[in-house]
Amino acid sequence: SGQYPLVVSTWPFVDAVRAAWNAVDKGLSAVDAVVEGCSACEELRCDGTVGPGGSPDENGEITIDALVMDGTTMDVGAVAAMRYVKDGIRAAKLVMEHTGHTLLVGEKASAFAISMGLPGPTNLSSPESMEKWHMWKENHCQPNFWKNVLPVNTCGPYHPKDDSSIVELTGETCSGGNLKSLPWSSSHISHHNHDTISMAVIDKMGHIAVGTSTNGATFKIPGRVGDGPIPGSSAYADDEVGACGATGDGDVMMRFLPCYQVVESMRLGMEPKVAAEDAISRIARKYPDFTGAIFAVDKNGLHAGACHGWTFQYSVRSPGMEDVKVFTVLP
Ligand code: SD4
Repeated sequence: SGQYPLVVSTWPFVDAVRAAWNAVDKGLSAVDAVVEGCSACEELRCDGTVGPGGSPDENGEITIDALVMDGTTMDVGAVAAMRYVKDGIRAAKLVMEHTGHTLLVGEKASAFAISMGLPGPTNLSSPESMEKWHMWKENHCQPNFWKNVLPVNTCGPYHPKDDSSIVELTGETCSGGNLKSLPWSSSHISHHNHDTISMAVIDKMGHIAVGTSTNGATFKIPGRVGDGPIPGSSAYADDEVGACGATGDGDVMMRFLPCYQVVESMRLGMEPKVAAEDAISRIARKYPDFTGAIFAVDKNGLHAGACHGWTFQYSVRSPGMEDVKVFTVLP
């Protein structure tokens, strides 16, 4: 390590890293390489859960959260709960480069993306996502008393997380309905269900960029936005210091801005490994059951990972390597 250009990505998303590497090796900017890498993941549907056809919400619909950040200018563009448009990272880049805003949401984000020339409206569901959703709905979201009474669009009503009487009353009626079946529990963000790419690139000039693209959590309550489009949470970059990418239980993780934490800790002199472990342990102290992982990379290309509740893998390509290398981090 200690070299750039460099590409780092969550999970063994080898083809996405190759796409970003090809871009940065040709001399493209860190921002452009991040967009190529994350976009490849959306197109290839990394893991079956990034991009269209990925992880449906309670209504069976797929929405996309994405972010791009330029560590030279600290410019950020992001979209959240974007519907009908599959190109999350490209939409985020359009927000960054063509507006003075940082984050657009929902159907208005879709309208913006389409008006800027991205393909849509597109149905983001796939036969697999629909089947996954039907199976879940049969087992977890029935019967729904309110459905017969009100034209509600979610599986609610939802109950306080610690209301144990509700479990008996309604059973596991719904993902958000009780503690056992929260949509953001580790049973919905698992090894077979990664949902998220978070990527960092250092280009030949030493400029750093990060990007994230995700469907968020499986069977989330419609309207839920995760950590994906939140700068400092799913990703953060600063040319003066380095970068960070995160994956996991975004509902919990965004409360700690772990990637901001990692970059700021490195700024104060912490090694990437220590900074990543520190950020993870700050979350674990309050949420011992959370599932999450972080990679950290300093401006010289030194990288490390840390995780909690699952085994993490991240992928790296640097000049010293013949191809992408996958690193495994134990909790
Ligand atoms: C989210 N952080 O929306 C994402 C999900 C994820 O691996 O990273 N899954 O909470």
